[in-house]
Amino acid sequence: MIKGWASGLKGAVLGAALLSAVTGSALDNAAPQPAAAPVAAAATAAPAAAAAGNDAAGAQGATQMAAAGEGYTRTAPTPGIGQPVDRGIAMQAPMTPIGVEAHKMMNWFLNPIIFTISIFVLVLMLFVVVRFRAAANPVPSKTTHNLQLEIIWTAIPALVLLVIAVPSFRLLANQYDPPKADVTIKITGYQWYWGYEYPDYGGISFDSLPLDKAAASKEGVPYLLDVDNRLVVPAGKTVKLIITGADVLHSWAVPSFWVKMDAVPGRLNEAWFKADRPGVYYGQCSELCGTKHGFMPIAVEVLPEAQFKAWVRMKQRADGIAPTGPGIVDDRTPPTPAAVAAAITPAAAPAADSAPAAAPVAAAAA
Ligand SMILES: [Cu+2]
Repeated sequence: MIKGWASGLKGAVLGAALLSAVTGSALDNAAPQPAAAPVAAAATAAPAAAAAGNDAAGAQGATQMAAAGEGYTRTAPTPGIGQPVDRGIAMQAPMTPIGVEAHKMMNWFLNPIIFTISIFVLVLMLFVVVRFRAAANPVPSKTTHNLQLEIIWTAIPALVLLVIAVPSFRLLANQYDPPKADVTIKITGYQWYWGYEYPDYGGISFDSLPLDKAAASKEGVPYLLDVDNRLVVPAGKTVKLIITGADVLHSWAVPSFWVKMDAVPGRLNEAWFKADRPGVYYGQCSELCGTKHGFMPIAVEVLPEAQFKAWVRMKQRADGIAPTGPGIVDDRTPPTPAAVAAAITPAAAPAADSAPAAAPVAAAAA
């Protein structure tokens, strides 16, 4: 009996190794690598034009993004990246360091173990069904205990779990011990939309609602994934997310960032990501939150830093917020040349009998 048992085991292990190798490479091929992907669309790099913008005009509430000369154009999504694909069964391609690490662990460590054990158990069961069927084995064994066997089938699974635990805890530690944040964003889940707030940049805030079918097809973006106001973040920076809910439980999730965090009313949850590749990445509310749960998508737009700053200024102008935040320069309409000249004249020429030096400065300030 033991001999047949052992040969069944050998076959099972061989089969499992073969299958996991095939599956692993197939999954890997399906996933485009972040570095190879080009920037999706040309975003206008026009800080000068943005600088020429007038606060008063911006304050009229120009929320429509694509306005010319604003220094920000909505990036077009790249098919197959940051969004689901037709008939896809694998995870979305990871776009953050944590995502890459977790994806590798799943494809090359967990899946081989899972497939091996599953196939081993299946083959073992088939073997028992055939070998010990009533016709082939008319007098069944009366054995009820086998100490050796029982120790083995307790110890081996325990060892397997121990082997899985080591890299799992390392990954968990990396995921929940974020590096120092470059940008902090507060995310609030509402029934049924998301609200975003940038405390680092003077409290820019806006709501994010899904595009309707017509608007989505006109722009060529996925319906029920793209939104009117995307969450815009800088590329290559650590983005810290403070997530909460305003009414019921929601969950902020972007699969390609490997981020999923519950939005709980009365509680602040923390998550983070760092996306190096500029582009658009989609997610959805992932906690059943009511009738329009499926209509509160998430769209994250990663922009090169200069364009992110231009976007920040555009938002600040629209909200009437003075230029503020890391790396944000005061690009408001400068004083007139005459005022500047008046302000510097006293320092350039020693005052002999002209007006007091303080007067032009005061005039310039006014
Ligand atoms: Cu929700």
